[in-house]
Amino acid sequence: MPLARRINSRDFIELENKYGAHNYHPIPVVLQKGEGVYLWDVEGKRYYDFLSAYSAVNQGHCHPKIIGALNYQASQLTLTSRAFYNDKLGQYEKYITNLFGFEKVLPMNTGAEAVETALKICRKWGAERKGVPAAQSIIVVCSQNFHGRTTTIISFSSDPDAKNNFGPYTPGFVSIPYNNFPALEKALENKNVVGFLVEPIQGEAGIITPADDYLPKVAALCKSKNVLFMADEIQTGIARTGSLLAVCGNCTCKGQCERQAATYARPDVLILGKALSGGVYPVSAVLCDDAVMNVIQPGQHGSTYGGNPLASAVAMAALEVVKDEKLAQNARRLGKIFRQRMQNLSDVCTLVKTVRGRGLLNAIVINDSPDSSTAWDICVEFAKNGLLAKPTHGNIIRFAPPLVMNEDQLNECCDIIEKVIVNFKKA
Ligand code: IF1
Repeated sequence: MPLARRINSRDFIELENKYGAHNYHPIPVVLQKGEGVYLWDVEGKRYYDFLSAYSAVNQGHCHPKIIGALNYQASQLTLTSRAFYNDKLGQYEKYITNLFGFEKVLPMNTGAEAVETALKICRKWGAERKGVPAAQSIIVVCSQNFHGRTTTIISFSSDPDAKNNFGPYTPGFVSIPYNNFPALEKALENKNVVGFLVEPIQGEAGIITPADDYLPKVAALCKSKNVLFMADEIQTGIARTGSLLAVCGNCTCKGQCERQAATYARPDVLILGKALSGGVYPVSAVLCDDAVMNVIQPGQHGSTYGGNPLASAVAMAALEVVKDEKLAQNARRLGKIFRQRMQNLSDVCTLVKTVRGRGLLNAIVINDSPDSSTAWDICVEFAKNGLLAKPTHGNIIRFAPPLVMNEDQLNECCDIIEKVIVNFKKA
C-alpha cells in the first residue's frame, strides 16, 4: 500500500483549477496561515504580505483584538436581519459616525454594495432634493476608475476586461479624466448632474495620486454646484495612505482634527469597506449627513447581512485598533522611508521607471511594456524570496503591506525588493 503523499501546493492549485471559476490568475502560492505582516504557505514557507488583500488587512492578519471580538460575538449572536433591532448595530453606528464626522451610516457588506448604495442614495437625493427627474440624472465618474464589479459599476468602467460583453449597461454616467479639474468644471455645467464619484487615489489604475489641491477644489466645486461629492475610500481609507482618510491627506491636521481644516476635502458621501473589518469579515458602509441619508425611508434599501451584530462588533474592534496602534501615523512614517528606498533603487536601476504613492499605498512602474510579463515575473521572484506582491495592470507593481509593519521589517522587505530587481534577468 503506497504511503499517502502529503497534499501540497500543487494539489491545492489543481483543485481550484478543476472546480473553481477561472476569474483570477493568482501568484502560484497556497497560503494556510496569517499573523500580522506574515503569511505561511502549505509547505511552511513564510512570506511578508505586501498586498494586504488589496488593503483589507491594514491591521495585520488575524489581529488578536479583532479575532477576539469575532469569536465572542459569534458565540452570542451573529445575524438577526434588520427585521429586528440588535444590541450592537446602534453602538457601531454611533462609533463610526462620530469617528468620521458624519450624521448617519448605512451599513452594507461588500465594497461594491456600498458603492451601489451610494449611487442609489445620490440618484434619489437628486430626484427628491435637487429636482432632477430620476430618468435624467447624471453621475460623473473618472476614467481608469475601479469601484467594484456589479453590472451598474462596470457600466462606467473604462477597463475592457471588467466591462466587455457584460451589457446592456446602466445609463446615467459621464466619464471624465482623473485629476483634471477643468474637465470636472465643464461636466458640472450640466444641471442634471447629481453626483461625482471618485477615488481619492486611483488604486487599480496603478496608485495614481492627484494634485494636492484637486480634492479640496472638487469639494468646493461640488458644493457650489449642489452636486454630491462621493469619495470611494474603500481601498484608500482606514489609515492606508497615512491619514484616517485619504481625503484628509492634505488637511493641515493630518487626520487628527475634527475635520474643520480649510484644506479638508469633506465628501458629502463617504464610502468605506475592506479594512473596516481588518480582513476578518465583509463589512462596508456609506456615511453622509441627514440631509442626504434621509432620502432613504423604510423598505427602500437594505441587505440581509447589512449591519449584523457580528459585523458591527468586528468593525468597532477593527477601528479601535487603527486608533490605539496609531496606524495612520505609522503608515505615513514608513511610507516615506519606503518611497525613498524605491527612489534610490530607481536611480541606479533602469528597470524601475517610476515610484509613487502615499502612506503605505505605493507602486513602482516597471520599465517595460504593459503587455510584457516582466512585472508578473518579478512578483514570482519576490515570492521565491519571501515577499508577496502582485501587478495591478501590466507593468505596475502595487506595494501595500499591513500598517502594523515596523521599520526593521519594512527595511527587510526593501532589501528583498532591491535584491530581486537588481538581479532580475528577463526570461
Ligand atoms: C477584484 C482591484 C483593488 C476598490 C475600490 C470598490 C471596490 C474595490 C476603490 C469593491 C475593490 C478589489 C476587488 C478585487 C481586487 C481589488 C482591486 F484590483 F479589483 F481593483 F484593490 F484595486 N472600490 N477592490 O478597490 O469592493 O466589492 O471587492 O469588496 O475584484 O479583483 P469589493
